Amino acid sequence: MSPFPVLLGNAATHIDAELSRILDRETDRGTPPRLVSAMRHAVLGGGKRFRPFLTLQSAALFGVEPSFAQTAACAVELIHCYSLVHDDLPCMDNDELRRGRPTVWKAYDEWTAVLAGDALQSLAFEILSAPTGHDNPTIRAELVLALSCAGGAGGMVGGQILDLEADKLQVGPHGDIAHITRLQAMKTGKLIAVACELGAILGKASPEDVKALKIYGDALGFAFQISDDLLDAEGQTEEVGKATGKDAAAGKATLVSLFGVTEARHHLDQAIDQAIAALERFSARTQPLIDAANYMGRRTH
Ligand code: GRG
Repeated sequence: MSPFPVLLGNAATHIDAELSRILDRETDRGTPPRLVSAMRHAVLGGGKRFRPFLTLQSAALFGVEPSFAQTAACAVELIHCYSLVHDDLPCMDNDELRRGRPTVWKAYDEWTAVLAGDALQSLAFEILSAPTGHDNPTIRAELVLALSCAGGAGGMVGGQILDLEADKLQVGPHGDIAHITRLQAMKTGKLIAVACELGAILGKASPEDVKALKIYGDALGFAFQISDDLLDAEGQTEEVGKATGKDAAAGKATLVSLFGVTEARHHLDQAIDQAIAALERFSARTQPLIDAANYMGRRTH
């Protein structure tokens, strides 16, 4: 069995190739070159492809046809990439470095970055709802519903506004652990959880299996966020590929600033254990998902 970084890297190679093909189609159908170029900058050339990995591996639990799993995996990654492009904008997080390269607004300009993000979001739903997403239209509708709920007002976008409100308007209970946990579950956790859920939807899984994967995805999302906060607190910019130390410099309340590094690591370990326990009901092919959970404890980027 390959170590997790190799497994993740192999999945990333496949996903990169598929994303590149999807973006080539934009050129083929006459999308304005500046837009295609900015979309390519946002999507290709970096990214761990962690969320697509989760979709592929969750789908593998149910023996899903690989091309359907791959399409859903790419749709999740397109949503993730759009969110990063918008999050990096001067009006939001004002970041100049992403995945070790200039952010889209820095490489192009703000209006191009806004539009590239918009187009990536639409593209995600286009590929998911097209017949190549699944041959059963009901399944396709379920996929679209799950991804739009996770990415929208009740999920990632809602979490982002809570975060920006706290940051820019000092609205919300600063330093309240329940508030920060909810905010992060919405902003980061829901997309990670839905990456797992899409595999279950594709596999026409039983409600119990869907529930187990949701528990796994939620715990993993929480672990991901703590590990991300730890990277910001302890990581080096060159290795992480984006600015670090930003949270502390901005006086931002994070799980690490509230708990301290040692207790945050304890919560991280607990979340990893919870994620792995949720997989117990599946009899086979769970090792990559177990490895993904354990990887949260030793991420370096
Ligand atoms: C703009 C609607 C909107 C939402 C933005 C996800 C998000 C919401 C902002 C990203 C800010 C951030 C750094 C959050 C921490 C968790 C996170 C999403 C990290 C980046 O994900 P990785 O580590 O990145 O999977 P790669 O580059 O590997 O894809």
